[in-house]
Amino acid sequence: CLLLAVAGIGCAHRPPVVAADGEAPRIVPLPQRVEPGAGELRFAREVALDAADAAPNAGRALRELLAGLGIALNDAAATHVRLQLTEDAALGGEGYRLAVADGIVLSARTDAGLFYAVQSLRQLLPAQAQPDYRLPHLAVVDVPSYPWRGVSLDVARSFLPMAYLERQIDRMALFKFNRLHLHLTDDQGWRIEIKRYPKLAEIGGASAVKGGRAGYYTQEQLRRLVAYAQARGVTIVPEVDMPGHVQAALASYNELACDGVRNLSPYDGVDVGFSVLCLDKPDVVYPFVRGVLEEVLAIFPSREIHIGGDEIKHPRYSDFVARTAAMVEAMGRTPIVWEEGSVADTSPGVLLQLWNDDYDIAPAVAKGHPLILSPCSYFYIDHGNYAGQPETYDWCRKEGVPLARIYGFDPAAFKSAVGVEGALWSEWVHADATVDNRLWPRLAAVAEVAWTPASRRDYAGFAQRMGALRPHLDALGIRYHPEPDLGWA
Ligand code: TNX
Repeated sequence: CLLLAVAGIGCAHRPPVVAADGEAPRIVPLPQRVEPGAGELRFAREVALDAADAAPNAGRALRELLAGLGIALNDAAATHVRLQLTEDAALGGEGYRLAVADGIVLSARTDAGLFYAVQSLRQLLPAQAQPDYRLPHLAVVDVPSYPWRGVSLDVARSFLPMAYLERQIDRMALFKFNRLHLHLTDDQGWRIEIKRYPKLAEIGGASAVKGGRAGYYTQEQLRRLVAYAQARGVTIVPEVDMPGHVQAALASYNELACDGVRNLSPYDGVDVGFSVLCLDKPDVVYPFVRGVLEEVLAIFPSREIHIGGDEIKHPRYSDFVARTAAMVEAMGRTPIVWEEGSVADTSPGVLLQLWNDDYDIAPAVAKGHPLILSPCSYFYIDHGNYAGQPETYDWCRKEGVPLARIYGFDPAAFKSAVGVEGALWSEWVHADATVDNRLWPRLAAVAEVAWTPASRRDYAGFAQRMGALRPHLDALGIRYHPEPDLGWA
């Protein structure tokens, strides 16, 4: 079936969970260790659930999984599914064990670990209800390589409805992502209600890139999204991009611009680097920055807060980044700044997000800054799935950013990396189906790069496992790119 799939020929029968020749089961990202057993667990449409109430997220996810497959809960059922919290230091905060034998046992030290065990089970089980179920006996021990496994969405150039974000969180959870970075503000739009500055949403929320969607999220909606994500192991990391990329803010509050700046109207083009908060008016700008950040932090409990800092040249740039980063730290959080912010004199705890492949990040690493890796030629999935795909950028890489290329990335080349993040910028990508097409299946490769050490990865095996998971993507309604490498073309 794999050979057929690689040759681009469809594979009619149901894909095996474990291939006869000992290929890994269909779990993406590939677990640290999988020991296949000899037998097979068969069960009809009911199981007994021994759930740890101490693990609410995992418990809910497991109940939803079983209900979605039409598997009823019955204490008298022969097959037991047990969620248990264990003290096993080797599992860390996100690791888990999954054992399938006479029953199914999921164990971890934390709710987060158990939630991931449930996701692996979700991938092993069929995507749709069946008359009965079979799972091969196996023992999985799994721990992620990196703590930061992120996706970034640019809702500023083009707004994404709440319902789409919720769907995206469900899909991310299946692949064990744990960070959703929302790029909430830019030249083309301001997407977050700020009560002290209501015109940001009223005026800044009403614009978008040409062809894109306008709109903004209320604080109440964002609080609900935070909770929704939290229940699925995902922390939402807000970004307020400053001091550049602020035309929507300047159009809302003209006084944030320097006197005499002419164009203070909303912007719908795709240029970058032309707008800036007036750093010569600190008495206007810093109270604004503080006021916005106070409300942002009150909505988002994430430890990390992204303050942007990209693509702007200004004599007071370093000073702004240092001062704003210090403000965030004084509020008890950890700032993230795009790579350019490394020139500022900040504390070494500030996270830097690398985005240009050739940026000289070594001096910042020497100072001790941890890195989030998003080098554009691997992780900018606003670039094509293939060379020349319509409605994509190619400024970073003419050939696009194909699945196989992402898969080949090794974060270990960067010693201070905390993880990786795939970024979808939205200058050219607006409709839900187009967003799906750019995100999937490439995010699955991003997930495996972040979770599985390079020494254990191989593209053919990944393609085989992803091929087997296609029904799961279909069941989630994902309008993915029909990737030829996976036999989906
Ligand atoms: C660079 S990445 C940008 C974005 C664009 C993106 C398009 C970064 C920090 N700045 O403003 O949307 O390229 O690929």
